[in-house]
Amino acid sequence: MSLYERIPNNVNLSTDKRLLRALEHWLPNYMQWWSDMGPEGFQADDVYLRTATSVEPGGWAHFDYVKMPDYRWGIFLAPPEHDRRVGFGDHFGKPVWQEVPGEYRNMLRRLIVTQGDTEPASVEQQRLLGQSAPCLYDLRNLFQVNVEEGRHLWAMVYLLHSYFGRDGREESEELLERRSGSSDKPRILEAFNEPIEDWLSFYMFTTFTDRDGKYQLLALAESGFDPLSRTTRFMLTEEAHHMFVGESGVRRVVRRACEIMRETGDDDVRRQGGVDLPTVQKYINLWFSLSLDLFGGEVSSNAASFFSAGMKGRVQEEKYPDHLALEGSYHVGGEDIPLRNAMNEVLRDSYIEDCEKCIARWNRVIDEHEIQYQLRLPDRRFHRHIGAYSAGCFDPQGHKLSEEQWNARRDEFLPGEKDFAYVRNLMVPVMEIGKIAHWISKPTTGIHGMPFEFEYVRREQ
Ligand code: BYC
Ligand code: FE
Ligand code: FE
Repeated sequence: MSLYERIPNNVNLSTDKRLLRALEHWLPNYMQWWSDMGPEGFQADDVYLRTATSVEPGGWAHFDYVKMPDYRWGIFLAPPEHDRRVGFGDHFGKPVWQEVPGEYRNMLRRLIVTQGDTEPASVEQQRLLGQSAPCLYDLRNLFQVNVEEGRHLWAMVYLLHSYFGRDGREESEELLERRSGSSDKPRILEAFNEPIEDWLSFYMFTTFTDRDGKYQLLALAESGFDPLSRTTRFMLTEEAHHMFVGESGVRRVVRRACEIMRETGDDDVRRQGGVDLPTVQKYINLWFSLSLDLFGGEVSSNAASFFSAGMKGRVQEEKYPDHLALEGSYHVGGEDIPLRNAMNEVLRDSYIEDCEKCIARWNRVIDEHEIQYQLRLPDRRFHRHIGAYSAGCFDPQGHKLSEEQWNARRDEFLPGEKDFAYVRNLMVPVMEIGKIAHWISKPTTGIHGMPFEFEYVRREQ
């Protein structure tokens, strides 16, 4: 089999000479990047992974043992929609574009590069986590997320290679050159330069930051540039699992904390070797606020241009009565803003609503244990670095604080060095089949019908 026959795709790769040639150059660099920046210490192990082999229902649910470097990263687009039309903005109702419209070339390239940049960034952020996995089930889930984020990078590189010529090839190389957290060549968006050094951070990231991914992808899936719409629609099918890993991960940490309190009668969960609920709350405060920044400024002329051009829409645009958004305004921080300029905030609002539901599901676990404690989302003004609230200091309830007050109280709101150190200390790897670390409860079901007591990762001896 040639290298390219090994790439599952529904884009006629074997006959697309231009794409083949571009990939031929890029692929070895991608593999080098994966070997340098992918999960460290597990590249030779057999991992029970799901691989997408086609877009047919069931076609992407192929499970088998595979060594990560042999994972079949593929290129998939959701099936085309007959006579699809631009759903919003100035070109509303016209046929969608199959080629890049010249006037929007830079805008589109920027959107695709920004999206593409987050994918390898997350793999870099998570590359050491395997070494402290609480069990083989979670270890496997981490790797599943990692290989799929790798594939999401491929999805954006496919667009750059196919539609942006030489610029696209250069951007594709740069996507492999920036590094999360580097002072020299950092990743583009801030949350993707933050360290993820413990599993609670990982679950928070996959809950809140992958969920930003879901909302951004939903907005791009509305795009009038049809290839972007179709690629992102397929990416969304994978995103669901990432958010499941996050939400169920936090839930299991919360459940364990509750069990510990009930079993020992001791409310000091740390004394009993678990993660206490106030620490969970601080991690929520951190990752939710970092993820809110990813939606950009509340008032944004960029967002207005993306919308006018028909390049980035609203979630399920068809549900809105008016697709031009030329009239009407949106209430942003006590002011009425022309709707098109408020598109970042519109998207952020749907995101916040979705996050509220996660919190409610976590709180149900606490209620079930009859423990008097409630987790909550911090106010949107809290700990922001982008947009209207970035200039001030606010507590998690949204009350304004002076800088001195903030400095004095910061560690009440956000994990401090001691909290991180405590959580990191709990992170001892558990690699025996069927065993799990003390600080987290077992999942209720395994993967693909397998029991929890399954060898999800076969460690090379
Ligand atoms: N950090 O008009 P503004 C995912 C810049 S996650 C740093 O307010 P705009 C995933 C902005 O570039 C989804 N810089 O916002 C999750 C602009 O710069 P210039 C990723 C930021 O332009 C987990 C200036 O500030 N996808 O897939 O509407 C694991 C003013 O900007 C930030 C996307 O984001 C920030 N947070 O940008 C793996 C979709 N925010 O023009 C993967 C594509 C803003 O002054 N991106 N800036 O140089 C976009 O749609 C938009 O670029 C943004 C908002 C949503 C980022
Ligand atoms: Fe992704
Ligand atoms: Fe994701």
